Amino acid sequence: MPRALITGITGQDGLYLAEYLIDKGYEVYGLVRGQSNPRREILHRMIPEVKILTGDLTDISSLIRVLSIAEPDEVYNLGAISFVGYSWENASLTSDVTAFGVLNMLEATRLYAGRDIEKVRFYQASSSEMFGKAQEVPQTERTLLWPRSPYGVAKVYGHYMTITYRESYGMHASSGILFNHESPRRGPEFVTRKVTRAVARISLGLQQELALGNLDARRDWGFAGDFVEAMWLMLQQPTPDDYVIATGRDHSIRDLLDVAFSTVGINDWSEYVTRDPAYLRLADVESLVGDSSKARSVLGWEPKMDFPSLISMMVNHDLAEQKVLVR
Ligand code: G4F
Repeated sequence: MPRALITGITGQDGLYLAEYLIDKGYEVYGLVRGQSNPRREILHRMIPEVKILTGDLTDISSLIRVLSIAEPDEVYNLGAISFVGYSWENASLTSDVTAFGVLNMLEATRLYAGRDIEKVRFYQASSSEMFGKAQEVPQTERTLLWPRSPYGVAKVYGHYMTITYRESYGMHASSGILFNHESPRRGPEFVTRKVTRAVARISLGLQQELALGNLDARRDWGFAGDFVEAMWLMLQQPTPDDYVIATGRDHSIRDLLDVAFSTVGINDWSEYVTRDPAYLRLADVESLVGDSSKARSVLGWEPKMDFPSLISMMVNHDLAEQKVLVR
């Protein structure tokens, strides 16, 4: 039975990846942070097969301990402070977790593997936010990185550190440059879920308006459930490498509003949507769209769910959830 260790297992991607690996027959260990973390109980209820271990990406001794218990064949480093907006307010903490946490995980894995460096395969969750002020369209593995937030800068550090461990120690370490990926498990602070949840509540008469920031931003949004498959595929390759994972199609926040509101039969959303400067970023990433040709040809990966289906699925999930909450 292959064994996997996932950091960030209580997040959207961690949950989908854990389910995916368990379906494949893996024994899955998950790193959960902190004392009395309420997410531990939620994870246990959702996926009882996961073996939960306590540790913190900022504490390398805890990572060494966790690795020696889990004895993984594959490590998926998904743990991060992942909300871009928050990263300006907590730049130092974001760097400790999202940047230096990667170094800690790489170093702990290297120490755990010892002389047999190839016995563990490592996946790093890199991000399209590293492209920031995008220098070409669409973005590929070769596009110059130009991050625009403390989060983006931290991800660049983790990305290059992963490449450095691969090139210095011969570690099987791969980096997935994932463009935005969403699902009903997305946190409500991210724009897709914020919109789908608000649309559900507006249609049920539970909310009157939805306040947003930059409506012109464009993103390449895919389904998180499709994207975790690419993570696994990367670690099954004979040689480690970096891959862009994206749908190749971008949409604006206005497009998102069109699809979400039309799912509940509202064609003109202008009377419900207001603008609030509190949601504007100090430096926003205006537009991102990825070219995943390499992943398609080498990994045989492709996204299955398109943007309208994804957003409608999220709205319908939120409608059902909100109905239960008000019952
Ligand atoms: O949904 P977002 O907060 O996602 P963002 O910043 O693109 O980052 C997400 O995707 C990255 C790539 O995979 C990840 F690395 C990262 O961890 C995260 O998962 O914002 C998307 C866009 C931005 O341009 C933002 O300015 O939506 C715009 N926006 C407009 N109004 C808003 C809002 N974003 C949020 N969160 N809330 C708003 O009210």
